[in-house]
Amino acid sequence: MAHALALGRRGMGRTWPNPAVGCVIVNGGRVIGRGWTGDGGRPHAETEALAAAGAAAKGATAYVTLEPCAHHGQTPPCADALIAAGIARVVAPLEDSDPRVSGQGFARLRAAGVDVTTGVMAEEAARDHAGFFLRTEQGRPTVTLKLATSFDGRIATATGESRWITGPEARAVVHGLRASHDAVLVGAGTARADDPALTVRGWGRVPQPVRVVASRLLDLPLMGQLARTAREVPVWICHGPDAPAESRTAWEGLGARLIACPLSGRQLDARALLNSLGEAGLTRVFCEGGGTLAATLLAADLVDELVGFTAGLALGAEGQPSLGALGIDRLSEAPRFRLAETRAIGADVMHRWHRA
Ligand code: AOF
Ligand code: ZN
Repeated sequence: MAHALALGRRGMGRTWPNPAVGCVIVNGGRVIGRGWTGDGGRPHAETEALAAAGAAAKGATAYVTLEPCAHHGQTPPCADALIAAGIARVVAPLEDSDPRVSGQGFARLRAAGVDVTTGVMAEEAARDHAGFFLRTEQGRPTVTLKLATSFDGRIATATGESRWITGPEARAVVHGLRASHDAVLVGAGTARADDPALTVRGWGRVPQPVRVVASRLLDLPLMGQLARTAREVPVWICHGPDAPAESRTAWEGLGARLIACPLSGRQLDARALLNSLGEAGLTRVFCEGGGTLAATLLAADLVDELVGFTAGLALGAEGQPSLGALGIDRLSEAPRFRLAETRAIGADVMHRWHRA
């Protein structure tokens, strides 16, 4: 199952709106087939693994990181394919949360006499499929919030100089993180100040995550990197009801997809924004700031994972803080996260934290 989970992770960021599933088929103690969900969500992991196993699948055990599907899509259900191939035993951690499947895949297998074991490495699988589960159950993708800061939590000098606080090794890891998410999300301030490309670079030919900008008034530079490349790598802009019609027309003309969101106070409603992204199929969103958007997401309890890169550099009180105000008076009100990983990366340190 650990191997199947590792295979499944290869698809992360590439399979939305589907989950990134892994499958290993074992017969007589030997791995005879491996597979993972294809780009865009098809083919399913089991299809690939069964194709590799061929006739040797008869009497074999299939380790799948999610309940095999039971519905008819472009191809027949994976549960049926496993039965037809003569698989004797299926080991899977969890039920699929998709109502077309949930429980029915296991039921189909059992009814056909296949031995089904569930619960194996369920915690790890739940974490890997968290975005897919959250989207199918609550309608929104998971949010990973990334910050790269000085030792004292600053993201730029007073004059706005911010390149580069962390080193090239940390930046390479950030590009890998982008690739493992369905979309990269930034606020309008960051899009204006940094003119970011928000693409994955240095990882070979990988599918690019969607680039999402939250901009209430759609006041983004029409000559920037996002505008120039919107036809090559998708740009989605979440805007408010008061975004000028000319800006909407201009961005649509550039190839961007516009998503209208309601306001909450003076800002875009963060939960509605994420629900719209979920409706569009996204399961895993990687937020790279800026401080206003990040604070809004944290204050609304919409951040599922934190990734912090810390550089051995002090910028002092005149430096720009990484987060806007959270409106917190007491420690007990502060959103808390649980440490999941610490890693030295080049000259910097990376911490990953999960929602407590
Ligand atoms: C599997 N193996 O590798 C994946 C599964 O749109 P479709 O027909 O491809 O079905 C999508 C659903 O299939 C998705 O919502 C989820 O329930 C399941 N994903 N199932 O057996 C896989 N990716
Ligand atoms: Zn399937």
